[in-house]
Amino acid sequence: MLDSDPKLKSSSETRPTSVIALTGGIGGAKLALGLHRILAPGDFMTICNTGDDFYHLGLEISPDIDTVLYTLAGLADPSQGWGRRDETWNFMAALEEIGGHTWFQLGDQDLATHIERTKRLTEGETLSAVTDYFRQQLGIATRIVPMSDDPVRTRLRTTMGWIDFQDYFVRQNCKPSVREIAFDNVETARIAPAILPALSDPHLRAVVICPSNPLISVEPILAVPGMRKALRSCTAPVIGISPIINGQAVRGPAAKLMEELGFEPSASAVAQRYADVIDTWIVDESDADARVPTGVEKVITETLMITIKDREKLAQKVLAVAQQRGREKSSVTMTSNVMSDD
Ligand code: FO1
Repeated sequence: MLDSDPKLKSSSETRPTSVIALTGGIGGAKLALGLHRILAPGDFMTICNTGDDFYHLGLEISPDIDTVLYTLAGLADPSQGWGRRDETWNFMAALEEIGGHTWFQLGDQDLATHIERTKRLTEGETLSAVTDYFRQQLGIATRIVPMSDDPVRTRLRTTMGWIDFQDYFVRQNCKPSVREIAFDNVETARIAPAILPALSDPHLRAVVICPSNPLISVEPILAVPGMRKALRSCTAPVIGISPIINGQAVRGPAAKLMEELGFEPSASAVAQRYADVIDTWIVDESDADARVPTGVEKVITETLMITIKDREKLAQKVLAVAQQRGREKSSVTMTSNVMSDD
């Protein structure tokens, strides 16, 4: 355990969560780190996309969960954003020597995570339990929760037929043109047990939809049955941050995918996809004229996160907006309660 603070487990389990973030991998983890750094230990929970998870080389791999785990533990590789810093690649080199599949890079230290996860899942632990065990071992006070313990798998229909997510994303470097996206098994997936109690907690101050890829990182989370409803009925404001700045994704294939699927890659188009769940939509200064759905408040600020300071600054802004919007939301709720009592 990196941080052997014996209070870690109890502090994060007894404290009510005050901020929840929905996140995919690298883009979302940047803001999650900002929130993690400015909030009190244990005040924060992230709900992670598991649509990218896959079974590879006999191992259960959960890339977005691991990206958040490594980022919050200060272990992430700063240049790639995924995997661990100061990694060595002896396993990959040896695998190549014997003709194994090496298109998905697994570093020696990262391999330990996948082996331990696979062992624990095979023994019957849930993904929630394994993830929580890892976050405690790595000394992270923020709770990290998969969207579901049931396997949901993102698949893409391309010009070459249906392919698995990591095949598209890594092996084929997002090159195939995408016609349709599906989240296999999502209809029967159950929301992970920690999520609904946290979303309905009266202490909750904000739900944040991180600037992750809307189509392949956030929408798998929103597609888990009951998730959109839980977000709509939570009393805290739901604040989204646009992953598209001036028509471009900061990183990854979001803009390309949106175009291929017939959406304009813009801050407005992403807001429209979240219209039923968000109260506030934060856009970059370069998108000051972005349109937002009726009833959604637009906030304009600098959203590009290069440095750690940028992440903390955006996190501060999100919390300030939440405080303001929370007051308005609770006064609307009180008014409508008074009216319905009549
Ligand atoms: N992304 C790559 O582009 N190439 C890789 O070889 C690769 C390996 C990898 C191993 C473990 C892990 O947790 C993530 C890894 N990623 C890799 C990132 C991952 O494919 C994507 O960033 C996410 O699935 C999208 O959020």
